[in-house]
Formats: sequence, structure tokens, C-alpha cells
Amino acid sequence: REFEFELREALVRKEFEIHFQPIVDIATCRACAVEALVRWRHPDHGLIPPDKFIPVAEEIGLIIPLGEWILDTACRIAADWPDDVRLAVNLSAVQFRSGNLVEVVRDALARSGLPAARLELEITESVLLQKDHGGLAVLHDLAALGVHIVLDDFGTGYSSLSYLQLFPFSKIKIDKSFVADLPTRSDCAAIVCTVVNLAKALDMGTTAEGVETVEQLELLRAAGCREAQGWLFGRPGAASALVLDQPLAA
Ligand code: G
Ligand code: G
Ligand code: MN
Ligand code: NA
Repeated sequence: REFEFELREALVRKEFEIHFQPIVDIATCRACAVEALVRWRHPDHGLIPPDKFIPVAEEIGLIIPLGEWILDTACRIAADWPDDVRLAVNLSAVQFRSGNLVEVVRDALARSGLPAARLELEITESVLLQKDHGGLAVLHDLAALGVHIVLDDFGTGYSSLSYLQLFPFSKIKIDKSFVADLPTRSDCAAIVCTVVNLAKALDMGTTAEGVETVEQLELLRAAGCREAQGWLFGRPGAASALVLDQPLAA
């Protein structure tokens, strides 16, 4: 209860921060996108990661105004980046049930001047699990704005192939659990290759998450994966620390 109260207050007190992590084009190792990742700067407990408060924010409905603030703030910052660098923002399934997500996204783009084509919205399969398929209708309306829809955390959860048939995602993000064991486990390499080839056949791109070593990068490059994100290229940090004009790894 106390935590919920503090969480509600946090938005008013402007205790949330957005950290930014580069996503690179594997061909050039230059940033082609940047993911916005929210944190809570708690006055007593320091920096709290999103998995500690997003589920509660979803439960108490705070994710709606918080999600609007994240989208608005991140779009304003991204509007100053080079034209070939996109912004990736995570959306909660709860935001899809709010009834006005399309307006919220359209307004954030209009206020910031960020072109729709430079915004990627990362969703998880939970959006498509809604029984009434309301999530699917909203996804089509969002895509009609010109933004890209990306399927996050692919390979965890159910990862039913029918989701890929249900909606034409621009890109699939391969979960970091598969990347972590790439060099040592041949089954992970097989899974990564299969997802990359499946995405290609469906005219979708792929981003591998959690890339920490050059060895992993080389395996992903060989597999034909297009984009990579991970500590090898940069940890989530302040927007001012982003390097967007030169390669980020050897
Ligand atoms: O770095 P990391 O701990 O930032 O993020 C963990 C998870 O928290 C991400 O996988 C993502 O699902 C979620 N997350 C991070 N930022 C946001 C956000 O702005 N909105 C939503 N809904 N989820 C986020
Ligand atoms: O939304 P999503 O699940 O994609 O968020 C990405 C998560 O992965 C964030 O929590 C982020 O901090 C984390 N992350 C990003 N790069 C790395 C990495 O190289 N290694 C590990 N272990 N985690 C990472
Ligand atoms: Mn994400
Ligand atoms: Na993910």
C-alpha cells in the first residue's frame, strides 16, 4: 500500500527518468535506433528498475499517465537525433485497453515533431492474448499512423507462431536468454538462426538483445541478424551520453 502511494506520488514529484540504450545496425555497428527504458529515482532507495514497479503501475492504472509521460518525453528528446536514428518505446498491454492509445501516440508525435516513421513501439505477445482481439485492432490503427510495431521478448512466453500471422510486425526482438548462451549452446544458435530466417521469410527484421561479447556479435552477424542491442555497444544511460554518429564496437 505504502509502495502504491509512493508510486502515484512519484509521477507528480517527477521522480521518473528515462534511460536510453542504443540498438546498432550489425553491418555498421552504428546506432540505428535507441530504446527508452524507464527508471524510478526513489528519494530513499535510489534507482529502481522497471520490473520492480511497472507491474504495480499496471495494477493501479498509473501506467496510463506514466506511459503518456514516457512517450511524450522520449519523443521530444528523439526529435533532436539524426534522421536515421529511430526511437523505440515499450508499451504495456494495459495501455492497449485504455481506449485512447492511438490519440496518445498521435499527440506525442505532433507535439515533438518526431516523424511517425522514426518511432518503434515495442509490444509483447500479451497485447495479442486479449480475448476480444481489441489489441489487434489498436495495433492496426497504430500502424496506420506510420509507426513501426516491434514484437519484444520473442521466444519467451508462448511465442505462438500465429502471432506472426496475426499481425505484420516490422521487427522481432530475440530475447536475451537465447543470446546469452550463443557461443556455448548449439541449440541457442539453432533457435536464433531459425527466428532470423523466419523473420526474413515474413519480411520482418530482427534485433538480438543482450549482446555482451564480440563472439556473440559475430555469431549473430553470421546468422543474418540485422540489429543488436546490449552492453557491448552501451548500457542504458542519459540521453546526453548517447553516441549516434560513429560505430560503437570493434
Ligand atoms: O533495463 P530494463 O531493466 O530497463 O527493463 C526491463 C523491462 O522493463 C523491459 O524489458 C521492459 O519490458 C520494461 N520497461 C522498461 N521501460 C519501460 C517503459 O517505458 N514502459 C513499459 N511498459 N515497460 C518498460
Ligand atoms: O524491453 P526489454 O525486455 O527488451 O528490455 C531490455 C532489457 O535488457 C532491459 O532490462 C535492459 O537493461 C536489459 N539489457 C540490455 N542490454 C543488456 C545486456 O547486454 N545484458 C543484459 N544482461 N541485459 C541487458
Ligand atoms: Mn523492449
Ligand atoms: Na525484451
